[in-house]
Order: sequence, then C-alpha cells, then structure tokens
Amino acid sequence: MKELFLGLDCSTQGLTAIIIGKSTNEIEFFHKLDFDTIFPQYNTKNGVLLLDEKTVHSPPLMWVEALEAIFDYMLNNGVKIENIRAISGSAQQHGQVYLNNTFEKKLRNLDAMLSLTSQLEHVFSRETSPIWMDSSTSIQCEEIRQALGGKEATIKITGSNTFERFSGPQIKKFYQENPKKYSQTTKIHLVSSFLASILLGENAPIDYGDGAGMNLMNIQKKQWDQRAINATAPDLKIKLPRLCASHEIIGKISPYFVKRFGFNPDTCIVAWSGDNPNSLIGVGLIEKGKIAISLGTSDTYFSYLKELTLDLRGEGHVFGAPTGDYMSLICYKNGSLTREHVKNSLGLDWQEFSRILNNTPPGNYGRIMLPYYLPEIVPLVLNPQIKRFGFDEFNKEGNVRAVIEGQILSMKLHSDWINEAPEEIMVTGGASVNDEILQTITDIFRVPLKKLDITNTAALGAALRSLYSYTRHINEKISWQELINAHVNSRIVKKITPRLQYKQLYNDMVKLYKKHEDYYLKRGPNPEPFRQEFIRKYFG
Ligand code: XUL
Repeated sequence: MKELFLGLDCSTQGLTAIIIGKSTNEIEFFHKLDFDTIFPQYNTKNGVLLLDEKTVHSPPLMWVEALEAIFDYMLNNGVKIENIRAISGSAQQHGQVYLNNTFEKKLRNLDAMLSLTSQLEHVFSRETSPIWMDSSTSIQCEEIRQALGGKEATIKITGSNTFERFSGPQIKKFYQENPKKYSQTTKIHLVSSFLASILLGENAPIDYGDGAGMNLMNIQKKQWDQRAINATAPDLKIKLPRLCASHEIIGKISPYFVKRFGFNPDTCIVAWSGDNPNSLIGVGLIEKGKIAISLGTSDTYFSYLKELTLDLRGEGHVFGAPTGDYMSLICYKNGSLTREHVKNSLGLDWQEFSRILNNTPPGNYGRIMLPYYLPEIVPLVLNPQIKRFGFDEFNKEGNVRAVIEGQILSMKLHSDWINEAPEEIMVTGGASVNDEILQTITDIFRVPLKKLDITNTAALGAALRSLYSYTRHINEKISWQELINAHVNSRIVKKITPRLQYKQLYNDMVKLYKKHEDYYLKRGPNPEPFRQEFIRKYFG
C-alpha cells in the first residue's frame, strides 16, 4: 500500500490538488478546477467580484463548493483516497471569511448524505469576502498606523506597514461600516484557516505564515498583539482563531469526509498556510542564497530569512516560514492580469507575445512602461493607469517588451531591502512557462535562474508540508533538506543564465525606470532627457 500526501491550493482563480508519495518524486495526482468555468453561478471573473475599482471580493461558498468538487473528482478518477495519510493546504493570503454562531455547530454535525455547500450556505455573517486584490481601506490603514505609533512602530510590531489588503484594516472597515453584522460575527478566518476548519470539522488555527499577513500578529512573539487588536475593532480577540506553528497537526479529518469520500478516519490535517509560505517550500527555499519569483495572478518576490529582517521603508513584508524561520516578500498586483490585458488589447495570443518578446532588444529602444493597469501595492498606486513613455498603446513591439521589462525592473528596484544578495532565482507560477520572460528576469537580476517541471509550487509545498509533519508525527526521521532534495531539486528542468552583454544596459535601465516612477508618483524631475541619453547610448 502506497502512502499518499495531499496538498491543496485555493488560489484567486482556482483550486489545485497535488498528491505525492513518500519515496519517489512522482506526482501521483494533479488536478485543477477553474472557478469561473466550473461555477458560473457565482458570476466571478478570474475568481473575483469586482464591486468597484478598489473593492474586490470573492464568494466564500464558492471555495466550499470547489473543495467538495475536487474530492468528487478524486473519487471518480481512481485516487486511493483511503491511502491519504495527511492533508495540508495553501490559500491566497489576507482574505477573510466572516462566520456566524452556527458555523462550528454545522461543522460538527455535517450529514454525509448532503452536500457541503447546502449545509454551509448560511454560516456566513458576510456573504462575500474581501480578498488580497482589495485596496479600499486606506483610511483604516492610516487609523491603525497612527494608533500603533506610526509606520516604523507598525512594521516593528506586525512585520509590515499597514496595507490595504491586510486583514486588520479590512476587519476595521467592516466593523465601521456594518457594526451590526460585525457583532453577529463569531469567528473571522483567513481563507487558509477557513478551509482547514471544514476538513477538521471545527475551527482551525491560523498558522504563523498567514497570520503575519494581517497586521494583527506580533512578528517577534508570534502571538496576537493586543495593541494591534485594540487599534482594529472591539472584541476582536475572541473572534480570531488561535495561532499555531505551520507544521502543527491540528487534528484528524472530520467524519463527514470519511463517510462521503472514503478517507481513512486517521488522516491527519496539518495547519494550512498562505500560498507564498507554501511556495517557499515548493521551490525549496530553506536556506539563504536563493530567492523566488512567482508569476501568478499576483507577482511575488520572496526569500527565506534566517533572522527577522524588516523593511522599515514599508514596502515589503515579513511572514513566518513553514520551517519555523521567516520569509520576506514583496507583492505586485499587476501580475498575470496585466500581462493578459496587454496581450489581449493588442489582439495577440501567447505564442505571438513570446515571439515579439524574443525579437525585440533588451532596453526596448528606451521605451518605458509603468504597468499600473490595476491599483498597485508596490509602489502604492491607488488610481491606476498604464503610463507609456516613448510609444503608444498600439505599438505591439513596444508594449510587449515594455510590460515585461517594467514589471521586472520594478521588482529589482523595490527588492533591495532584502539584503540577502541572491545567488540563484527559482521561478514559479503560470507565466514561468514562458522562457522569454525568464530570460528577461535573469538578465535584469544578473543571477542564474532555475525552474521546475511544475508551476503550482504552492500546492506542491502543501503536499510536502503534509508529508513532513506526518513523518515526524509517526516518529520517523525527516529533514527539510532531504525532502527538498528528493521532491523539489529533482524537478529542476531548466537553467537560464544572464547574458553579460546586457549588464550595463539593465544597470542603467533600473535607474531610468526609477526616474520615471519618481516623475509619475512623486512629482520628480522630467525624465525625458535621461531617456534620450539612454537611447543615444544603446540604440544611437
Ligand atoms: C501576498 C499577496 C498575494 C496573495 C495572492 O501578500 O497578497 O500573493 O497571496 O495569491
């Protein structure tokens, strides 16, 4: 009998399942459900409900329906569900699920003859959940920041400045706008702990990885911070689940899943975490020296931290890492949706997009794009607009290279606080299949880059975490290094090295990009003379 380990990833646009075995590095099962396609009844676009330009929610019931749909799929496709020993999960970070006092009672009394969706339909005190793409809480961010003693104090307490998408400011806004519904809320979960609760049949804890993305957890002590809680909303402490280490086995699977899908009653549930902490494991970042870039709905740049290192400038974050240490992260909202927008508005498909990228020169004849199609997190842009310098929106060559270079130059520019000079970049996420994009990343960062044979490293990370915790649970020896060697390093399929002839060009271009950002966002001097000089130097 082969023991199996399941990792689930509830991302913005879909739910993915990956099953691995113990001793081989084979993926035993992979399946992804796309929310828009499978559940049109929720009316989402790319998994979200755009309530207005700044207010972005998702229906939490859709995530419940996805969970049962993926188990149904496994059941109907020959997965030996009874051999699954442990399950862990990953979810988009920051989004909150608001639950009323029927939630836990319902979870404890689920009827295996009925669907999860029909039984959990009425457990929400707020029907839609604000997610990480929401940027509607600037006022609350300011209020909490002031209450905590300003930006630096906030960063020192919670690991991050207050951010619009973080759970604390979102909870404060809900409390201010809907005090009655807030008082009817008995539990506030993150997406990760909400889905873990369903599998567990009771309220699950929030792990240190995802808890750090709330502006509510003390980053040093890894406990809820009373000052942050007081600054957010009344009676909040009792509405929050407890915090736990990411490797904790939080219990056995709920009898509902045993009866309905045939799980073994001893299946362990390991704490869920955010997609970025899970990806940290999924790309094998358990020591200094490597960084990762994930090209997904959000683009993220992250790295493992042995010691707590804060970004006092306030653009980046520190989260708990699943190994028990820390990780640094910068998040961009203008990721795949912006690349797709540029591609679609030029009437291209991905093949043509790649061909154009390949055929245009690094430096793009000095064309610069500030790619703010959506409100941006880093740097903060609340009223989005794509800004082009030296070309217009109809220029195919110009736009394709400019959007990619703009996104990566911005990462290079805003990641300098992570003072662990990278020796290697791991890339992941949907767009990492595109080798032309990867070449641009390695050229701009001037560091060799590696990619794996799969792009969903958050689900892989969750599967690895379930294997790790289970193995320790049965008192067998296991180290992260062994696991990563066997299941991650063995999956490296591509290495790309930087082209040294573009070193000086990209050095200059990062500075040029900064001048354009400063001009547009900080009323800095007109960058046009510098752009002309760049063009003369490299394309004259
Ligand atoms: C990280 C962030 C996003 C979400 C979406 O801070 O907001 O990466 O986790 O996946």
